[in-house]
Amino acid sequence: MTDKKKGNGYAKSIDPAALEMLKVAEEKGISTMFSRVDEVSACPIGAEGACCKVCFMGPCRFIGKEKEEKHGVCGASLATVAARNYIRSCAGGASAHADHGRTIVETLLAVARKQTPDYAVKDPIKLRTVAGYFDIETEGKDDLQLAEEVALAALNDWSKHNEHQTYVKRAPKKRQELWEKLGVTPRGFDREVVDSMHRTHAGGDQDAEHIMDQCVRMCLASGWGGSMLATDVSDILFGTPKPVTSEANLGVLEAKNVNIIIHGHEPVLSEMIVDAAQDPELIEYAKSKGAEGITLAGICCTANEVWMRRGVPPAGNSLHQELALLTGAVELMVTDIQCVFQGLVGVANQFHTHLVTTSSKARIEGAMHVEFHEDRALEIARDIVKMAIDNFPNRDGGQIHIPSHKSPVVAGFSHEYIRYMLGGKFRGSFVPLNDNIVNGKIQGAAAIVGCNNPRTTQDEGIINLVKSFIQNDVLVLVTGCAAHASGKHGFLTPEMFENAGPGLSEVCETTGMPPVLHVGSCVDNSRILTILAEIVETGGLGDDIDQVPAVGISPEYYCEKALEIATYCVGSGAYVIFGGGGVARARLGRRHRDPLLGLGREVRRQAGVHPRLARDLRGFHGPHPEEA
Ligand code: MSK
Repeated sequence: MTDKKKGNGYAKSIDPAALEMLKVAEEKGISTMFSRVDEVSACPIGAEGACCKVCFMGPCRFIGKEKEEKHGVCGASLATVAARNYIRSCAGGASAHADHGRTIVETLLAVARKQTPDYAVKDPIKLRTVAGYFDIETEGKDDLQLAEEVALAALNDWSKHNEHQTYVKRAPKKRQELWEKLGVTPRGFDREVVDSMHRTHAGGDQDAEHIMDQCVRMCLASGWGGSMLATDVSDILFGTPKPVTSEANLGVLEAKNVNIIIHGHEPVLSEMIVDAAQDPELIEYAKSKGAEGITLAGICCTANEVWMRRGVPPAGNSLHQELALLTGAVELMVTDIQCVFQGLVGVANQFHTHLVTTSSKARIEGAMHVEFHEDRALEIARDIVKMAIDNFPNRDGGQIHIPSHKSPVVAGFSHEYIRYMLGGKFRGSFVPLNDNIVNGKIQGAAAIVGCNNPRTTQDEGIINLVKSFIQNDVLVLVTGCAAHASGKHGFLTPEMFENAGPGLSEVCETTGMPPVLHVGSCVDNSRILTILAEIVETGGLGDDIDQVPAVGISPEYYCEKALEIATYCVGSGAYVIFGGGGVARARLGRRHRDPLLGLGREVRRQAGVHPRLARDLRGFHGPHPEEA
């Protein structure tokens, strides 16, 4: 594939399965994100966050060489406008993650109150650990009683008016003191988002650095609050991940089976779909319709959730969502929330595929809607699987094209499992990791996180980074669509230690730890915060996260959630590099020793000195068109 504007040599993807399916799309004349990106120019003003539309005296656009000196009709500077745009984008991303967390906690409450028969407490040990964080007495209480107390305490955290979030205390002491000193210790999540939206109404907060401080506080409320609770309570309900084997990429679809794709983010629905798809009665029903069985595969982060807990094969990352339907072999794609694109309708309509939305928050015009309710979870999941089976006879055999590409993968490295893997059941600890970082066998850790973006070659940035980090003895942690990319390209296997540098390779061979660890979905970036806090607590590498030799990079980010993750990582002291399709460009953190002030200053500084840097800080729409 070539880009019309860039000419030959601009590859859309480095994934052979994607390239194969893009050829099919081209032959059939079907539009996908890969083709639409050439038809829709990214707005360079919007990409810089230099367009203000918070009131109706504008929109005011800051353009030209003198834009730094210009003002909007109200007098707002470019710095104020860019900061307002940034925080509002982060508010969207943080809300997505924190609201996901709230849904999971509400499910735990429903379990505790016996309002949903289809879920249970699968990890009572983690339930007790989480109860401990909330200072809830566990002695003499059964799981359901404890689950109710934990769920109510957690829900209370969302709405705290002035008190700080409970999980703040899981950060290193020194970090907590810094937050306190700078006034950014997060209160209840709902309060922080409303505060952010209020202060960025026209005529509110007009000091860019002050706005960015609130942005950090709001994002910390998601990272150390809503997201971390989403992760913890998902583990309580569905089990704390430990390594499972599977296969990754479009080749996991089976030509002779009923193929169902689950897509989105929350495990509440997808766990039930897995149960339904494994039901012998429904498998028999599929056979009665001429199929040999049922294949379930995932896209995006709901895929990560059931991949790392149930071994469900991932069919691909966000740019694979339309490509999966192009195989002509998918009977039904069922979606919940986030990263599910309207373009799916146009592709599904070219085939027999049913596209089914389920969330009360996310309908798509042209898709079928089957609303999901926890109290009838399995019944609804079975109905959806049955819809897929009933659709199998409608397949057009001549339209089927499934690429053969797939790679073996091992996924599911929770911080609990990493601790166990390093030290065993009775002496599980991070000491061996810290020791090997101190003695230089491991140079540090890199978290490669986030999405795909059609404005850059799919997976290229992610894979270049993964490859060169492990070659240079840096342990790699992957989440979200970067985890999918690593899996598709064969990097999620223990044998990968043979491709690592000598130090990392030796540690991996001794401990059995793969050099690239699948840590979960995008909400599970909170697991990375936990790992960093645990490394600090273990000792030997400083007393705060900013002293740990670790970096977080999102080379192919596309959405507001990615901005929010980057911001809470910066606020937590992590060194963060953002965008650029794998070319390290923007340092949000550690630039001025103090990452919080660093973030504020960079935004205030604007484009003048560092145009590329400022563009990344203010860019909400992926890599700048000139650099894509
Ligand atoms: S799904 S947020 S494209 S990682 Fe979590 Fe992938 Fe990014 Fe969505």
